Amino acid sequence: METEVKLSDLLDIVSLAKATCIDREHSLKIKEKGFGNYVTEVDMNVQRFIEGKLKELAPGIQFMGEEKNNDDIDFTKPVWILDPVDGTSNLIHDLQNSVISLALYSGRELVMGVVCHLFADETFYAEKGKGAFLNGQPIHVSAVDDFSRSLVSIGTSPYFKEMAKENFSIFQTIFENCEDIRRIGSAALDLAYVATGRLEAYLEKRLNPWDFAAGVLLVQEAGGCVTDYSGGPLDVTQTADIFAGNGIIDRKIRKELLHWE
Ligand code: 2AM
Ligand code: CA
Repeated sequence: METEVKLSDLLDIVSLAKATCIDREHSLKIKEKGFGNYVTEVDMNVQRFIEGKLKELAPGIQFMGEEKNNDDIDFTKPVWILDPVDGTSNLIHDLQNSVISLALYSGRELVMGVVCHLFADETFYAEKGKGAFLNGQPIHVSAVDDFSRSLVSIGTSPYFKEMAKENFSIFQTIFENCEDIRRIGSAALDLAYVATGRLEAYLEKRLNPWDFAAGVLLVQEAGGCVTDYSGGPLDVTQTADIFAGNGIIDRKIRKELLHWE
């Protein structure tokens, strides 16, 4: 049944959600889920809108979304994986780096992924085996192979402050050896930028499937690589530490700078 779903249907649904649910007033209606972990009415409205449209499109496919309980998901069967707003802190602060991230996981692999920028006219998408695209144009990871020309984006795992010492020591090593570091605040956008070749690598600990599912497929289909921190395979159905890159710099960072491989 999932084979009947077309990528163009997902692009339509996501762009309609962007057009109808994003406004400043709802971005400022905020609830705190945990320390520093917020949800706005925009997150809730986008999720409700997209879940409804996906149910009409393919009623048999399960739905996993950040703003719901996902305990009953069976990953042996098809499932949508949605982050209605990735970069919620950015949305609240009006930093204009937030996206909708939607993936389809089926047959125990990612088969479609869409990352739609909420404040720029940029939609990144990929289909398994068919390449990755930005607004209709094929995208590819960068070919940079030396540290001095590498821009590396870091995620600070803000909900796990107890990991700060370990995280920032890794970031310092990368900063001292690479061109510079960036902190965008949306894992899905970081991954889309790796896929587009704007960033050479991106790493962040303890992300959830909705943060990275669509972005992982983008990077893979753009010729890059996404692994866990030790370079091992990633289970996209679980909370994970994500190390993504153009397949050269990410490996070199782990081997030559961090000595993890
Ligand atoms: P969000 O904007 O959807 O909340 C920032 O470091 C990245 O971590 C963002 O992609 C952010 O997604 C994500 N994130 C948010 N809450 C998280 C949590 N509780 N655990 C792990 N990652 C989280
Ligand atoms: Ca979110």
